[in-house]
Amino acid sequence: MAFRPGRDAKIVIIGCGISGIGAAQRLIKHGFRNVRVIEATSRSGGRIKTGTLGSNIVEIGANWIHGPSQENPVFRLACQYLLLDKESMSEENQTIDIGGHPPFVPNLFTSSGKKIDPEIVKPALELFMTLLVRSQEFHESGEEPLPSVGEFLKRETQRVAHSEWHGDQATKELRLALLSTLLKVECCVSGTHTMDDVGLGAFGMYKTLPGLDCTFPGGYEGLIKHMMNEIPKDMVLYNKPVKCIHWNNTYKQSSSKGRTCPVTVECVNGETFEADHVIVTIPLGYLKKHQNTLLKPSLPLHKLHSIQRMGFGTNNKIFLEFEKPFWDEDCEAIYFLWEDDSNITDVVADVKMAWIRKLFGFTVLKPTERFGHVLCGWIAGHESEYMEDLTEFEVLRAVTQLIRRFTGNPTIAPKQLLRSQWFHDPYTCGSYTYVAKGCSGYDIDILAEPLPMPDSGAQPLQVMFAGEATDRSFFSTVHGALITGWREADRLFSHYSPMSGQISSKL
Ligand code: 6YU
Repeated sequence: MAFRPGRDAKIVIIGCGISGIGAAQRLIKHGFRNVRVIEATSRSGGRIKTGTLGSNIVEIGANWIHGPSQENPVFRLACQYLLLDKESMSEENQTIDIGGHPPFVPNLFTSSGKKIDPEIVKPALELFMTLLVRSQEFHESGEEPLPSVGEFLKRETQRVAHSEWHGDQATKELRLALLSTLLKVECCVSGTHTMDDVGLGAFGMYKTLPGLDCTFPGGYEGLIKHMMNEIPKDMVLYNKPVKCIHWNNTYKQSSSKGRTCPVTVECVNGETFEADHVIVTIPLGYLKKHQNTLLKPSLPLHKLHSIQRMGFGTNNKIFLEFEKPFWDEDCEAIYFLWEDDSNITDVVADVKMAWIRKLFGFTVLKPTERFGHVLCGWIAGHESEYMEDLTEFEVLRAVTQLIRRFTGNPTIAPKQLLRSQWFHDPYTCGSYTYVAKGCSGYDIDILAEPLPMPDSGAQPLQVMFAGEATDRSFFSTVHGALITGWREADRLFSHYSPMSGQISSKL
C-alpha cells in the first residue's frame, strides 16, 4: 500500500500517564494507524496511582476529580465508564460552585495537647479564605502588589491581626498559629515548598470548575484501565525509559525503507524508534532535571528558561490506619496548631530535626463504612522530600509522637502506614506544577510550543509537548493533563486535514 501522509505518519508518544493515553486514544479515533506509546515504568497511569493499605484502597497520587461537572472531561469519562457513585453524578453535585474544595469539618489540636473549639480561631480562617480569593483576583486586574502569594498573605494577615484582633493574647496567638497551618495547607494544594515561591500575579490563572470534588470508589486507576482497554495492547511499550530525542534529522540512522523520519527516539537500553512526530508527556520535574540531555539539538533557550522558571514541587501523603478513631465522628480534617508558630510561617527552620512540623494535619478518609479508620497526612516542600529518605519506621515514629503530643494521649498507636515518595520517583521528580514567582501564562505557552519553531523551514511538528504543566488554566490536575493530550492529537489531525477543524469536537 502506498504511504499516505497523515494516517501513516509515525507517531511516538513518550509517557503513558493520562495525557499520553488521551493523546493515543484521540489519534486512533482520528484514524492515525502508526502510533506507539513508550513508557519508562512497568505500568500505565503515571501520577494516577491507586494502592492499598490493609484492605483499603488509597490514592498514592491524584485523589479527586476537581470540579466534577460536564465541562470536566475526566468527569465525563468517569460517568461514561460508570466509575462514580450516584451522589457524585447528581445534578445537584455538579452545580455546586464554591471555587474549589469546601472547608472541611475540622478538629483542631494544639502543641500543648489541647483540642480547641474551632469558633475561637474562626476569624483567622475567614480572614485567610478572603485573602486567598483576593490573591486570585490580581490576575484579572493585572496588578501584583507583591511578588508572591506567601508575601501577600503574610503581610495582610499580620496587618489585620495586629490592627483588628483585640482579644486576649492567648487567643490571638492561636489564631496566628492557625494562619501558619493554613499556609502549610496551601503549600500542599499548590505543590510548593513555600507560598513565597508562588507568583501572585499569575495565581488566579488556575481555573476551578463547578461541582463538588469527588473520588473514585474503586480507585482512580479504574479510569486508566478503562481508557487503556480502548488502545491496542501492543501499542504501548513498557520499561523503556527514553534517554534522548534526536530531532531535525540529527540521528545517524534516520531513514526507513527509503523514507526519512526527522526524529529518532533513543531509549536507555539502546533501542531506537523513528518518528515523524513525537508527543512528549514527561513531567516538568523530569524535564527540569534532564533538560540538557533529553533533546538533541538541545531545547531552544527561551524554552529552557521557561522550564527552569516554572515551579514543580513536592506534595506527599502519609496514610495511617487506626483501630479506633481519636477524632470526632463528623470530623473531615484534623489540623495541628504549633503555639510557637505565631510569626506566620510555612517553612521549618531545621528540616532534619523538625521536618514533621510541615505536616499540617490529616484528612479523614470517608465513608467510614468503607475505609474504617484511616487518615491521610499531607506534607509539602523540602521537609516532604527529606521525609522520603527516612525509613517507614522512622516516619511512623515521628507521626505517632506528633499525634500523641497534640492529642495529649500517649497511648495512640497507628496500626499501619503507607507514604508516597514522589520526589524520589525517577520519572516524576516531584508532584505537580505551580506558577512560580516571576512566571506567567506565557511560560506555559512556551512549554507547550512544538518544535521546530514555525518559521524555521524544517519539517513541522517534530516534537510536541503535552502533560499537566502545559495547560494554562488546569495545570496540576488530571483533567488539565487529559486536555493537553487531546490538544496535541488534534494539532496533528488539523496539520494533516487543515479543512476539518471541526471534527475534534465531535469525538
Ligand atoms: C487532580 C487530585 N492530586 C496528588 C499527588 C500527585 C498528583 N494530582 P504523568 O506523570 O501522569 O505521566 C507521565 C508519564 O511519563 C509517566 O508514566 C512517567 O513514568 C513517564 N515518563 C517520565 N519520564 C520518562 C522517560 N524518560 N521515558 C519514558 N517515559 C517517561 N490532580 O486532578 N486531582 O486530587 C490531584 C495529586 C500526590 C502526585 C496529584 C491531582 C495531579 C495529577 O496526578 C497530574 O496532574 C496528572 O496525573 C498528570 O498526568 P500527566 O500525563 O501529565 O503526567 C490557585 C491554584 C493552585 C493550583 N493548584 C490547584 C490544586 C490542584 C492539584 N491538586 C492536587 C491534589 C491532589 C491531592
